[in-house]
Amino acid sequence: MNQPAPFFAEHGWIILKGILSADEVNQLTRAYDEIIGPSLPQVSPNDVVQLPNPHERHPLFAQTLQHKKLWSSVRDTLGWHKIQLLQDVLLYRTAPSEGRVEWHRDHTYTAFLTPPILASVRVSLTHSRHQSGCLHVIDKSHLLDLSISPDIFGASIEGGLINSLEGSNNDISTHISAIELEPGDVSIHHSKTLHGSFENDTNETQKIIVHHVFDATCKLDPSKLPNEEARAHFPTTQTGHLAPSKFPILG
Ligand SMILES: O=C(O)CCC(=O)C(=O)O
Repeated sequence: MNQPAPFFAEHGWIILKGILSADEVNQLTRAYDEIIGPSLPQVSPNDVVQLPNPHERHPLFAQTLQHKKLWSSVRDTLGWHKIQLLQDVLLYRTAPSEGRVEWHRDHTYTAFLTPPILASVRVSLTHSRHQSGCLHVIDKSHLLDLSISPDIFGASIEGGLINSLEGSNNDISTHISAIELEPGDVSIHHSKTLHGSFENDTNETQKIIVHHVFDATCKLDPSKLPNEEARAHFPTTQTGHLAPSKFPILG
């Protein structure tokens, strides 16, 4: 493992500008619309749609898993040699939208990988702004020693977490950063960084591709899975690493 980019190491998040070209954004937007289109009639403006595994639904998202500039930039930023995909997800908000992803940290759901070297890599296809409810992070929160129970498959997001932090000795309330992006920009956040995203008060729908990724040296700790059935979702190699046939190596 190399050293991560100093800004990422200190803050637990980073923005990489202009990773995808305008052409690539247009092509991915068409593919995104094809996939998400059939769900739209049922989408309420109170929802944030999350559609898993776009790389299995459209070849362009599979190609994105091998995008040289994207993944070499991410590798350099994180200081990892090999990046593996845990899951990709399309995230969609209507315009306007009341939909929120409440404050949480991804580590709550991924404690079954050890050591816990994970991050989320988000590609924005639209303008992400404070007014459009873009991702907000609590700066440096990946360094906070929080005892949040690991709820690996829990549907319950940590609503109210932010309030409890404000009531504690951590002076974090002034350190909320809005991750504002242009189409083709990428943001990365550490799996222990507290984050959430909020109401869209603009007339632009919000289209994001999220990649939950891990360092290929992580191993599965089956004892952290809730039951035997869950084990079937995580095929491993003989060395206990997640199988690249199901969890592809990126770039
Ligand atoms: O992009 C968003 O609005 C939320 C993303 C998120 O929660 C994540 O990447 O874990």
